[in-house]
Amino acid sequence: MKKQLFAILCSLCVLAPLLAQGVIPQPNSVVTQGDGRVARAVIKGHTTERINGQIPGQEAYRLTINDRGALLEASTECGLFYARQTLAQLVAADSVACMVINDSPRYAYRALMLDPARHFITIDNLKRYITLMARYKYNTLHLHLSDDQGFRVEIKAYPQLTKIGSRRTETEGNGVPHGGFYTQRELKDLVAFASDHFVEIIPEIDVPGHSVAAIAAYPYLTCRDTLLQVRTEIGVSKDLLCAGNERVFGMYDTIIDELCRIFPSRKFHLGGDEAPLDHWSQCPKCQKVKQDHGLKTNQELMSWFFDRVNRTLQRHGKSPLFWFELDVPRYPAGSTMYAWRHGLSMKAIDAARDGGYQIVCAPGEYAYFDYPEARGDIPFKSSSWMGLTPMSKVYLFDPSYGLPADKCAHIIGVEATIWGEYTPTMEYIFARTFPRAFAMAEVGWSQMQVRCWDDFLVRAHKEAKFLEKSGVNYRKF
Ligand code: TNX
Repeated sequence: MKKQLFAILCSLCVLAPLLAQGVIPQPNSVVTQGDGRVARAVIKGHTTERINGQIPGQEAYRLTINDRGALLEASTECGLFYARQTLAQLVAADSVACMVINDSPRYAYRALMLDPARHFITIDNLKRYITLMARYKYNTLHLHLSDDQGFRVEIKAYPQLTKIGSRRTETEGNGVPHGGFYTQRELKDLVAFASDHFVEIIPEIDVPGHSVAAIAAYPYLTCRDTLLQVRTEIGVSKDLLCAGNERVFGMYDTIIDELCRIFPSRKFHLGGDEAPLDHWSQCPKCQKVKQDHGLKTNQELMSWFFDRVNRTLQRHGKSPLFWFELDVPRYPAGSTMYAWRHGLSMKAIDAARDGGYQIVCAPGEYAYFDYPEARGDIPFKSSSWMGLTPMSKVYLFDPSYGLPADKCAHIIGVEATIWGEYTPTMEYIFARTFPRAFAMAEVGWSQMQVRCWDDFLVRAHKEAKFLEKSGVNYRKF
């Protein structure tokens, strides 16, 4: 009987909706009742939704299916929405049976990141993506809006940012111009659309590195006074925003002001990754700031730079997010760090705890969905440096790395990143996202002890049929 119950529970894992109460050690979260065939027959016409304050948790829900129909209960609209997603998945997989599911997430933050900076993504495609994210109970879309290869959001006070910064002459020598940007009005509409799907959009403007597109538009932003082109190659540029130039802070203050009016999220990502310090160390203006403020190293100057930019966020009551670089001595109080560098998550988790920061786990070895699952997935020669991240590996990921509860309370969740260097179209983005996003959905939602790869694979195959029907590309598995 126990075994049978376990099988039923696993079969309910339904990609995201896992029995948060857990099969083990609390096997009562799902109880089977009656005859599944009857339930299937009646469910269409008999679905009742009810706000029930007794159900604890912002995103939790209870789904009861019996021979009278389906009852969806939650204490919030979001919970009801998630109950609907679970029911839709069960119906699509033809897995409706009599059952009671009590469900709630392991982590409050469950995100995917898209990178329209490297290759522009239309608003309509972002909406398609958000609809799918919601189906798998992701609640956050992180948008990487600026990078060396493109600046993608209209800033009214600085029109050159998009006039120049949103276009490049070609990509990696292909001779084909590329461009595109979002108007503020389009983004407001997108934010509302996402909110209807219980998805929050977090904007990212990457500073002080990954800023060549902005520098191409306003050359005074950089340490050396040279005209740059929007970058056409991938890789890391040494041209940073100058830390010793007040115009830099004035401009980013305005950029952030304008973006804060579009994105109501309390969080704002400032990037902060891969910023080689060569130019700062040679720049008299940067070095003067260092002296004036008694900073000993260029890394300390980096901390100071983040504090400066963060002042604007503070005015808006928002907190900064950063790609965690372990050699940066300090981040602003209240920052959330993202563990991303391969193999360094444990160090990042410890350092974040010591520094008093929250952390999101997005480690290269599990969460980089721009990487192929197998050799041959990505038809661009220059991508051969990328490691392989098969879905089976993603499914194994434990964001808390087995740490005891008191050592990982600051881990708020997970994020998979679909970096855009090798995703020129939506077909590529979908193929990098699915089916691995099924696995990451469970990583964010369910406790380790209810994960079951064999069972997951069966459910993933059923759900892939839904993608197929919906015309969504995915990697065949
Ligand atoms: C590193 S992850 C980057 C991105 C690239 C990615 C390619 C991170 C914070 N920086 O700029 O797109 O690798 O995999």
